[in-house]
Amino acid sequence: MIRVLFMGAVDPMSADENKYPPLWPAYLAANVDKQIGPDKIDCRFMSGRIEDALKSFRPDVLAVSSVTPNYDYAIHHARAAKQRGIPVIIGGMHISSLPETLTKDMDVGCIGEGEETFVDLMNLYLDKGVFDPQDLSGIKGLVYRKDGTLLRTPDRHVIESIDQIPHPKRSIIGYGRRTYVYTARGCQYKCTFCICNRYWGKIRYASPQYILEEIEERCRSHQIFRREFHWQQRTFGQNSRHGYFRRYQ
Ligand code: B12
Ligand code: SF4
Repeated sequence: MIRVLFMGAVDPMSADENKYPPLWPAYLAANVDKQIGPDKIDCRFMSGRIEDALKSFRPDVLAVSSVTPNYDYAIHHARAAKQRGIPVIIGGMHISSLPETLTKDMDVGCIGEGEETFVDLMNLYLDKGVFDPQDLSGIKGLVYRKDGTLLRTPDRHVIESIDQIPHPKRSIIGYGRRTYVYTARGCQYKCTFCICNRYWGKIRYASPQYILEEIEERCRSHQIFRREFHWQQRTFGQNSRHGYFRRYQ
């Protein structure tokens, strides 16, 4: 069993930045469970100081996610892991937008949607126990270094239908009082200052059935103290014909 530590690049001292656990570890872990199996990889999400997390969990691999304003934290996390000989995968909005900022402490960057790429990386690690540049060259959607040179593999296509993506494994991030539910990836508009359209490609909606399954899973697995759901689609009302509103009543 290999141990993977998921950490967000956030200020460990900021209550605001740690208020809502992120969903990316839950999506990645759910897909690992589905495609590799739950008994081969122990995925753990932790917050707080990276040094404490590395000490208590002793991971084989560190997986970090970062937005641009917080990239300094990602650099710090990666350095702390590297000093202990732990390989580092970085993903999320920042590295996907500016892959050339991959630091020497980061073994590999995942560009764009992560579910499939992460499974390929985990299969590689299970097989070889290292992220060798020779092997990384065969996986789509990556940035990495070989002999000091930054290399990129071909882009990975996004998963065609959201309904194919396993529901996030919320048990690994904890069930808070609020539940974020993603009803779509992408946006149908193209505001020049915004990354969403370029990042997620053409907008993909989840089916009403998929969303209801997620709400039901949430209600079944944990008592809800306050019935509060947050809809995470950038522009939720933009496709009223999709039927979300009717079916939620
Ligand atoms: C929800 C959200 C928030 C919530 C987060 C709540 C939570 N903790 O879940 C709140 C309101 C707190 C928030 C705050 C901020 N946000 Co925000 N947020 C979003 C939003 C709408 C969705 C993010 C999300 O959870 N998506 C769902 C998950 C599954 O997607 P994901 O995180 O991208 O992960 C996928 C891939 O990126 C990849 N991946 C991600 N990480 C990793 C790591 C590894 C190792 C691998 C392999 C793969 C991988 O795989 C995942 C599955 O496919 C996005 C816009 C969007 N639609 O994407 C903006 C967005 C990410 N936020 C943004 C920003 C700037 C911020 C703030 C800095 C704003 C501010 N000034 O304070 C803060 C910083 C928060 C922080 N410290 O990280 C920007 C980032 C731009 C950039 N260049 O980096 C975005 C893109 C909005 C925008 N259009 O500009 N945010
Ligand atoms: S998510 Fe909002 S800001 Fe970004 S492209 Fe869509 S409408 Fe514009």
